[in-house]
Amino acid sequence: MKDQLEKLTEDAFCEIEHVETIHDLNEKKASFLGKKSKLQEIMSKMKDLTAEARKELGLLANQFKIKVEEKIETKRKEIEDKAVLKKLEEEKIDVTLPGKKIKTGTLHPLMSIIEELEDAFIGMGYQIKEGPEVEEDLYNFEMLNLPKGHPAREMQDSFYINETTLLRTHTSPVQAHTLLEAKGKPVKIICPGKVYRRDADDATHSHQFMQCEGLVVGENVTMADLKGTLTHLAHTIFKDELEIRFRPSFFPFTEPSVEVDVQCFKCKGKGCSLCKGSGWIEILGAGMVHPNVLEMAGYDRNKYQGFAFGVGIERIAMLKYGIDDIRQFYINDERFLKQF
Ligand code: 2NM
Repeated sequence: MKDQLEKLTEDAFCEIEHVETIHDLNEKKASFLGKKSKLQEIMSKMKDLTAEARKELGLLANQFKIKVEEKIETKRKEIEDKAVLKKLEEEKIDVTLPGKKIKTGTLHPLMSIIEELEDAFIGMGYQIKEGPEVEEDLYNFEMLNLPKGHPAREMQDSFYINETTLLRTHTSPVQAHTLLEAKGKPVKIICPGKVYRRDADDATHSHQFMQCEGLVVGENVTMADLKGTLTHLAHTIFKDELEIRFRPSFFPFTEPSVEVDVQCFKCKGKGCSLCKGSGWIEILGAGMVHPNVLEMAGYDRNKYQGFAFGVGIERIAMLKYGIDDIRQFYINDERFLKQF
């Protein structure tokens, strides 16, 4: 029986060694150690043995049990480890594969123009100033040399909230606030933002639109500074080689006032449908800040000068990108927006 047990140990080790799954391993365990196992068969014959032999066989049977159990557990660990490795191998990530493309939006064309302007003016040492869209007429009109009774103040030009409060009609009130805060010190700012006017909504007009105004105040600021700065501005937005023209004009808050034209970029000045045959396209208004504006903001009108300008962002974007209807900017049609 001792021989039988030795043979059984050999068989068990050999068979367990060749097992490949946990399920098969459990079956082997039952067949070698379970109730109907060969071990039990041998043990069942113990009652016929002498006490001495029974003791010896009991010991051997116990050793067999321990050894086989150990072998099974070693094998179990081996199978489990192999399964983990296989899984790791199968789930390996190829980091060189191209990623899934995330759908991102683009900068709104009006914001591209504003950012382009901001970059150019930050480069010239300007600060960017923003302010509220709801304003007092004191800042929107009065401080800008637009006294009561001036045609531009009339109700039909603006959206009033009450007698003295309205949606700003330009970003100039931000400049009036900045001048007051500066308390007589030099100022160099641009003010981009949304403005409102009572206007017909058609292909080239909107009751709300974006504007960027600029203001420089200091000692010895001249029309030459205005011309140099605005030429640089025009060349930033349109092509560098295009010519710039300054025409006399009128604004209540500047004196003298100018309008700035850029040579038509479509026909290079020859005359076409875009420039209506003139060869020039108007892009902005500007002028030397009216001494009344400086005085109202607390500046010595004999010591300080300034220049200011205003650009309509929609107009610039329409010219630059060849957009023929201002309403395209506001209707959020993805087919339009994703072209920029
Ligand atoms: C324009 C044209 C000319 C302007 C003037 C001022 C201020 F605050 F200095 F009075 N801000 N903006 C100005 C001057 C705006 O827009 C076409």
